[in-house]
Amino acid sequence: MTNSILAVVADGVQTITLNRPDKLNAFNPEMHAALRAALNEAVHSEDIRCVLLTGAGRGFCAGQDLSEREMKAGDAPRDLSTTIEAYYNPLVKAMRALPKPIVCAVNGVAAGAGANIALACDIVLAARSASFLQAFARIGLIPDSGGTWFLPHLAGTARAMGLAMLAEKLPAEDAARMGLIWKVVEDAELAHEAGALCRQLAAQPTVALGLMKQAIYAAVNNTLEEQLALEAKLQREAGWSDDYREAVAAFLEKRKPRFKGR
Ligand code: LHQ
Repeated sequence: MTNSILAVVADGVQTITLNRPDKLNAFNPEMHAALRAALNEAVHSEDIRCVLLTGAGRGFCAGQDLSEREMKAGDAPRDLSTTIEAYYNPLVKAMRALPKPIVCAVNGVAAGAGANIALACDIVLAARSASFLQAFARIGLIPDSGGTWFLPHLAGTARAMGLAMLAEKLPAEDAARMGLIWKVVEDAELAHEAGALCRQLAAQPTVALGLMKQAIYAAVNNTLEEQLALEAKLQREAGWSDDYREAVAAFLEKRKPRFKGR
């Protein structure tokens, strides 16, 4: 694990901190690799039942590190799709496929790919002073890392178009009002609230939470009939978990369940 990412596990929660504060935690290949390694650990470790993603310093993430993209006169243009296919798309897919909840604590500006990586998380909390910026139009690009999918699905086409084309900073409160994120908390409360939320999630039936991700993310592409069939399939899996058995026993014994996450 390198310094560009800090990853700590406690109380069932893996806290991943993007840690290039001098660059507002902009992504370079090293940070991508470290983040993927941390998420891979979250997939395989039974000690991790929830992931918390946040940023060090005053920003959450400013997207791609543009200092690595400087072009001099005469340079051949770079094929940006190679970066997207090598780094950003696999990252977003890995986040969505992770069978455990990912909470994002947006501590400051989330710009470019950084905004869309926040939106790829399952539950997004933002500090009141945080903001979301689809910065791409400012540099002649289109929203990537899922932005052209997340924005219309979460906030509708009209808002997606305005956010993408105007590339204006969207205050956290407006993001919550538009349904882009779960909620806004006071700056001083963000770390505490996000930690408490993650510990709560980590104590819940992890198998069921992972299956909920599958079901809810599949819903946008499914008919009701397809979704009902998927629910039956996933409920079969949930019903085989130890946590379901424990919860039913606890209910009948009038006590609190003790979930183990399997
Ligand atoms: C940065 C960055 C940054 C390097 C702030 N890079 N240093 C995918 C595939 C392939 C290629 C292209 O991209 C993509 C996906 C993308 O993400 S494209 C979008 C890339 N991101 C942006 O365009 C955002 C660029 N940053 C900004 O517009 C501003 O920094 C924001 C609005 C985020 C914050 O503004 P301020 O609060 O005023 O902070 P600042 O601009 O003063 O930044 C602080 C420092 O961080 C500064 O360094 P310095 O040495 O002068 O203190 C910036 O140069 C550095 N920084 N973003 N993306």
